[in-house]
Amino acid sequence: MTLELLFATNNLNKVREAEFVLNKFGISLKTITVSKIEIQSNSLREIAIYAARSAYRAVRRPIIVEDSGLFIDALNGFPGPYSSYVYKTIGLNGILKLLDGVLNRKARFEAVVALAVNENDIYVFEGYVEGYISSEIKGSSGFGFDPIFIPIGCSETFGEMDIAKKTSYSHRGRAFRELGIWLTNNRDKVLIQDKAL
Ligand code: ITT
Repeated sequence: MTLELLFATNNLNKVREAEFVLNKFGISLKTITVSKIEIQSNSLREIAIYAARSAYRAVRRPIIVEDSGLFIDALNGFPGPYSSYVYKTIGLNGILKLLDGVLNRKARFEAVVALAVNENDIYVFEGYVEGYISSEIKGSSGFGFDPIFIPIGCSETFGEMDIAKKTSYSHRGRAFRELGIWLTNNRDKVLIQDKAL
């Protein structure tokens, strides 16, 4: 039987990629746009845990959230937790401008998925991918910073990959595979909580 989990997010690209991974584990997602509280913090983990608890309080059912970001070495980890805001403001061209003439183009994407089974039991699954910022914008698949991020060992940006290829490398793919594995062994934790309510 398929397990349906709630996912609190406003980003439907995250949902597409998460579902692509979780469907293989017999899990489907129902997206809800509850106004989860995003604290200001330098730690994605802290932000995700707080958001998961606040989303749980809103629906009183097991629920997941995901917080992610792009961390650029030469910019001391910027934009990190501020990735969403930075994408909307200076965008891809702004990042390329900041790195104009910079030789060290190392960067990493990180994703933290937090599953709140109840207010106190919050399970965290993390994934990251190391790579480089490209010198130009390439590709139109995916979202956000995909067209300027090349994972290590690849010659294409995430923006040039289809969803199967991107999720095989990506931070999100890794974090959601961890969640899928965990749920395979702990399905009852989510079901029991669900039934009790
Ligand atoms: P929710 O908080 O509603 O889930 P959001 O897009 O605001 O959606 P975050 O606060 O986690 O999510 O911001 C993450 C940002 O990092 C995202 O908006 C992108 O700009 C960037 N990002 C994260 N994962 C990415 C990926 O796989 N490809 C490209 N950019 C990504």
